[in-house]
Amino acid sequence: MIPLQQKSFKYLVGSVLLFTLPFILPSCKQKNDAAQNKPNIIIIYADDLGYGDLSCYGATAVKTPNIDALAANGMKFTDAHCAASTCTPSRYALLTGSYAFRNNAAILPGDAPLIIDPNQETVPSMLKKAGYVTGAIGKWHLGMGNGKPNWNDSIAPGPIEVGFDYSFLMPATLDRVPTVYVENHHVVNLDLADPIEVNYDKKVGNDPTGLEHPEMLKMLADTQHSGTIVNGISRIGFMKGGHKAYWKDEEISTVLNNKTTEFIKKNKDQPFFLYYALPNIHVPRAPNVKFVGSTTMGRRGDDIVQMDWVVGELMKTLKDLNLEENTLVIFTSDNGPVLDDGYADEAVAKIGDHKPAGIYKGGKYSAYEGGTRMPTIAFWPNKIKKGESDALFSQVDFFASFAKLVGLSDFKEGTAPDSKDMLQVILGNSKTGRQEMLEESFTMGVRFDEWKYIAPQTSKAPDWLKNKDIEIGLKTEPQLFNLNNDPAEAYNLAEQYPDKVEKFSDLINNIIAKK
Ligand code: NG6
Ligand code: CA
Repeated sequence: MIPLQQKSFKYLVGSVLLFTLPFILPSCKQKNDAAQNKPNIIIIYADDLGYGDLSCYGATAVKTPNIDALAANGMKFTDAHCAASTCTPSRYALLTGSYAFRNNAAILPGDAPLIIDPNQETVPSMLKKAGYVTGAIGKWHLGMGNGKPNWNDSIAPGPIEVGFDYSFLMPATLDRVPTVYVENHHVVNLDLADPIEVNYDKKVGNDPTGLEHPEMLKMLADTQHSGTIVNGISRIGFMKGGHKAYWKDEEISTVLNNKTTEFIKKNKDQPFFLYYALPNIHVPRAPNVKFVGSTTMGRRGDDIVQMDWVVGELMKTLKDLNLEENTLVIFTSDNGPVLDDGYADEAVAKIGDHKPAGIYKGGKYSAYEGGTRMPTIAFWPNKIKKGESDALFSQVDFFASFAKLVGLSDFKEGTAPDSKDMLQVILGNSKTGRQEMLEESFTMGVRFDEWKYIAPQTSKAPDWLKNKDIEIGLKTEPQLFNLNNDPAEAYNLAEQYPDKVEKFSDLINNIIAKK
């Protein structure tokens, strides 16, 4: 949809150019000013990509030239965080400006209902008020519908009801059924003669499962990931029907790139917000043949290269359409890295010297810095200076920061309660980030100046993480680290500083009670 003002502007130019020239010139300027205040905003959101997984963050076993170019010409952050060390909670916080614990948001099954209340303000619904067209492409994992969705009918509420004008999404994760794309309210390529049924408790239909037919698999998987086989890969959960709608893992990046290009082309004449949630590099990792063998790290490394290619294609589209100068691009990830997340894809065996979380401890699921400290880059030519910033901030801050950018920061009490305006930090004009910040996992951690405190475990971790408790930082005693001296969180100082333990434990309680 083209706003009336722009439609009439074009008409005016075409018809009575000469007579109206004196009027057109000021309105041109006005349009430029408006465009400058309202740049397009694109969040490229990688999945499970760690702090150390890009060459611009020190990786040598993989080269990521396209993302490195954004870092070299934009602002590279060294202490920027996702809100939680798993996907659903992080995404919830990013899109709502509210920490996930306020909504008990946890990793969702593929048939979970939508967890964002359609009455709640979100980044896209807020940006819509500022005149943006909003799109979500890629991975969703925030639930769809009320109760169990009927995949054969209109699926709502979902992304459209929480503020996106357009969506083309994988409902949950690559490793969960249903393995189909949902565009706006409908499964793409659905054949109603082959209706979809999804079940997370028991097998439905006659399609083989990984447990029954391991010989059919491209890669073996643990029991949890040994449900219905789709495209030679067994998934979490069971699915029947929808065969014509199945995605093909090796082609997903191209499909999403095409959708992204379409969305950008269609909306290039007005400000747009694109939430481009890449499926890479979550399991099952199935990079396209073009990328197979591009690293010595096997599927995980090759998928990083594929992800970098995706970013390059997107940047090319922006350049071709002359949009680069007027687009704020943020590249980041939803949680820390993981090697073995259920599939025998040789990620562990082929890791070599590569450090997926860089110098930090832990990764996905973890309470340590590796769980939430994310590679984060902001790129906006001529607006964001090149450089590096160690300012502390969280993706939960995008809401208030974008609101400020588009002149809507006066939002009502209760909206985005945890979001702080970090616009000047994101633009590289200030290096003063937060003094304090929450890090959610299966317990809670808090950052305060150079300190990091991890509370004794607060919530139950899933059974399959049981033997990883210690590794991911779940302990019965409090943990306290001084990140200036000990960024790798090796020396627990809790016994030495009981006053700090008390102070930071109170701080967490205050955040929970929102004092
Ligand atoms: C876990 C899955 C894991 C991954 C994760 C979600 C098991 C044993 N593990 O439950 O494979 O899908 O959920 O990842 O089921 S996330 O990036 O979306 O948070
Ligand atoms: Ca993730």
